[in-house]
Amino acid sequence: MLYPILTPSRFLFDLSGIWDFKLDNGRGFLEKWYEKPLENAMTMPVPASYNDLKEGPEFRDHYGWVFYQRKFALPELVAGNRVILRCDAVTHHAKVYIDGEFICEHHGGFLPFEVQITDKITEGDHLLTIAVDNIIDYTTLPVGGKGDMLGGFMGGIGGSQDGKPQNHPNFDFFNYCGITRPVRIYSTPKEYIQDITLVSQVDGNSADISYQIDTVGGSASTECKVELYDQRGIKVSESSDAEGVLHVEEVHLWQPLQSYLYQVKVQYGSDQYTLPYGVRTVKVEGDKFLINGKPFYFKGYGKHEDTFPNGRGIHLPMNTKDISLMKWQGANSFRTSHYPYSEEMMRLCDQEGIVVIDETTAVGINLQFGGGANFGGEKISTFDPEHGVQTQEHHKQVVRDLIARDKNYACVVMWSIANEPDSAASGAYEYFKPLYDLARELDQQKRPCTLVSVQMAEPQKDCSGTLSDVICLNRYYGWYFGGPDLEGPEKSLRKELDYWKELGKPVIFTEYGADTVQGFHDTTPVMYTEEYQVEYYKMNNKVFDEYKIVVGEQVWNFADFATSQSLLRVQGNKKGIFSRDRKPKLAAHYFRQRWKGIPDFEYKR
Ligand code: GCB
Repeated sequence: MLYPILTPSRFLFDLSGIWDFKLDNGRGFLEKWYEKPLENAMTMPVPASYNDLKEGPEFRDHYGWVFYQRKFALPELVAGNRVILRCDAVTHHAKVYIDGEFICEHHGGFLPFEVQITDKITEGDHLLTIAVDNIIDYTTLPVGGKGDMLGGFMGGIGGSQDGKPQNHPNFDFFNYCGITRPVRIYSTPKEYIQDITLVSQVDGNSADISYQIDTVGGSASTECKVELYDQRGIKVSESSDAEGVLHVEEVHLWQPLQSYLYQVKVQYGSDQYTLPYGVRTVKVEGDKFLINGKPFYFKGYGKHEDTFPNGRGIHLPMNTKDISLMKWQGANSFRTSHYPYSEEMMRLCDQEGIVVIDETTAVGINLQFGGGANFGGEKISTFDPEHGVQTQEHHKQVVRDLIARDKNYACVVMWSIANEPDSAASGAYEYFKPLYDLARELDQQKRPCTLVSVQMAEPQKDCSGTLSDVICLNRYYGWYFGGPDLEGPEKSLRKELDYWKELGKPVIFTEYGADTVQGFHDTTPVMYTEEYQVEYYKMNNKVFDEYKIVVGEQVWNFADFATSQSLLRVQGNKKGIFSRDRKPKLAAHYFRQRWKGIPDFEYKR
């Protein structure tokens, strides 16, 4: 799916701004609020999560639907073109209406959807309504508990006190929702470029970029032209079919922290589209993760799209600041835990040379959290056909949509199929095998695939061992497991790595961390102090350094973030090495020193 841009053949209108907004009181659909202007509406910015923008728990923890609405009109210039409405992310379920008429709906809160509205657009003003539902349950990704469930991740908020239904996230981040990324209208000519797929092969100083242009609406005689421009704007290759190869001599590779982007200019009939594209290769070989043929070492973070008061709403300045902090620290990578990030962030990473592990929305596929008590205390297994999660079909759709959206980004070097599922449970292999197969089939660049594995999953039984190209471990030795003791956990960590070593696959620690309240200090490094966080990381890093198979360390988390309330969460998850407003804790300085001394390539080799 192409990112919407303005080109000589395409208009682009951004509908960002203050919209009308109303929480559903249970009568929104009965009374057809989408047919007329919302009565007694509040103001609400788009894009943003709505939760932190008005006061009170009733608002913040609203359960169910809300209605967003605005008017728009399109200039006459658009007449004769195809007109598309595109929503980049609506969390989690959207129903779209124009002038009271239902146009489309979409499930899943972190990937774009679009709908052709050419016929709906007549002269004058139109009323656009987007109804948004935030309910999460056993059928959605991310996964939520059933309405009557107590607990959830970390014990959650517990059951509803007054009988009112509420969400029970089976994951550790606040269930922010709303229209969190831009809503845009764009146009294309009637014959148009639908998609572009690029794959590079590098041979010494030259590269072959295979391309495929999917087109719609033309005839056999409609011309297709593809040109490749380098960063100076000089044309370095061209071709004239919808499928072919662009040969480049003296190729400039896209490298971690040294980005180089070509521009692929496509012309099909009167339609034009330009795609930035980095040439690089990725491959797992034995226990090495190769980028451009050289063994790469991941230094970085698990992150969140989480800021105040935007919630999960897109925040371009913070994205820029975060990458600046990563570079200040000597990091080179992050994982889009636990959902696909905005396309703007992916494009920025392509530009800045930040390496990305791209994750689906599959978090919470694990009914062992909170002791595994579901259904009023009864234990049920995650993949139980009747009572377990019912997410596999939707999960497949997410894999398709994620790869369709992100397949051309050079920054994306691996797909993460899920975060901390119950991957050692019976039924896990059967659930995940088809998802890996699908990702491997769809991704023409054949990037490695992984799932990020939870510490509760017994390594010997973890289906990740068989299915993943890279073993990704979320491990909390010295925090949830053994803290505040660091000596015992150190031994356990070695013991576990001795097991993984036998598999001969590369290992990345995709999470390790300790909650740390900024400003808590002590001469004895006790838990929650900045000193303990540093000691915790020193112990873990010492062990990682002993193992050649460990090809990466991504701390949990880049910054403190909002989550559901529970006894272990002090106004949010405090495992950030930066605070939520991006001030460094002691550990940030410690990592700066460490990572500045670790090369991006050939570490330990
Ligand atoms: C995990 C999860 C992450 C949590 C983290 C924690 O294993 O993947 O979402 O936030 O632990 O802090 O407990």
